[in-house]
Amino acid sequence: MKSQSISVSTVLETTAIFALILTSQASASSVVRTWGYNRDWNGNVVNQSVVPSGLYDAAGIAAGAYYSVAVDASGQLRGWGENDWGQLTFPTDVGVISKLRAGVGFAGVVRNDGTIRLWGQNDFGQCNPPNGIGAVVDLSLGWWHAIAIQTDGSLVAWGRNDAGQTTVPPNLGSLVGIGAGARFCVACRTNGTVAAWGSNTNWNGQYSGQSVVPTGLTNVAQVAAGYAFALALRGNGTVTAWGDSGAGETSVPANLSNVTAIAAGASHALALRSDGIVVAWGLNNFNQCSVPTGTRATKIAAGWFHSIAVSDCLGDINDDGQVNGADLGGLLAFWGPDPSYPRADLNGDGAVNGADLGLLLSNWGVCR
Ligand SMILES: [Ca+2]
Ligand SMILES: [Ca+2]
Repeated sequence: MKSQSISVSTVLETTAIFALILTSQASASSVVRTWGYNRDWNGNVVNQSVVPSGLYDAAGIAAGAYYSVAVDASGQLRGWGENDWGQLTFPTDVGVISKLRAGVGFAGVVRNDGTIRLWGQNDFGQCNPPNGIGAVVDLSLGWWHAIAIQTDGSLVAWGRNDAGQTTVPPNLGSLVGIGAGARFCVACRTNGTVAAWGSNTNWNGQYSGQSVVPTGLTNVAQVAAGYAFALALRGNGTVTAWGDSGAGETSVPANLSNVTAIAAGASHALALRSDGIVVAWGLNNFNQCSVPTGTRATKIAAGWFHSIAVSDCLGDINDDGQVNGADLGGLLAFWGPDPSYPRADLNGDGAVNGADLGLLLSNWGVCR
């Protein structure tokens, strides 16, 4: 890189400009990033991996087969990608959203009062929770079926039952986590053990064992279900995978640790580490495992063949969604130890210096 000299007056000028930018921008500290497949089943471009402009600080994200949804900072739903089943035609009575979820062709929310609202593909009644369902604390949507945990920890399932995926096992116990896969379910109990039921076959109809939980699997806090494989996040921050291994989806990278969240696509897996790094493995035919450079995520979701993250935009000091000269000016304005504007300290080491400048330049322009 060519060396640059920056005069004091330039710095003062950029400081003044930057102060104006800081006060004039709406507060935003994160962007939504998507990567992977951008088409539908038939190969038509539907743009599930092209994030709508102005989507900052998403409170929730979810990914269906060929579409993506998010709750924006104001609590409103945003959607992009395929709308063939009306999965992006949002009902007007969504209410205050507590959790946002996406199935293959249908989507839904848990409202803050624990009620459920679902919309989109409903050919197996997957959008119709059974009468008498109580308030729920979590919801997971599969291909044609849905499951929810009620406030007492019990499970309710509805929708298609061609593989026993909505036949709740007896004595399931109190649950803390659930995942609805293509035609199976996985759940983790308050005691850290795991149950799975439904299909044990893969895309090709071959035995894949996704509903057979590995023996000795304990201390599990979260689960996720893909097409024919499952993930479990243990309390010690490690991940266990089982089921179909045809695309490497059960080959958890060695030494993966400090994981705080997991997500399962059709045949790829995402793990979010406590440092914001997203680790991906499995099917990568559409770059669904090619996490964009500079991603520092706080939330992850996986569609059939694409991936989503809410990410800090490293280097976007003024929170406008781009890393450019304004951010460079901002970084220089707060240059030195003990920054008065911590967002300029990109690597979080307590000082704004050459290391931060290097990070900013390496993320130049990549914010969206
Ligand atoms: Ca910026
Ligand atoms: Ca620093």
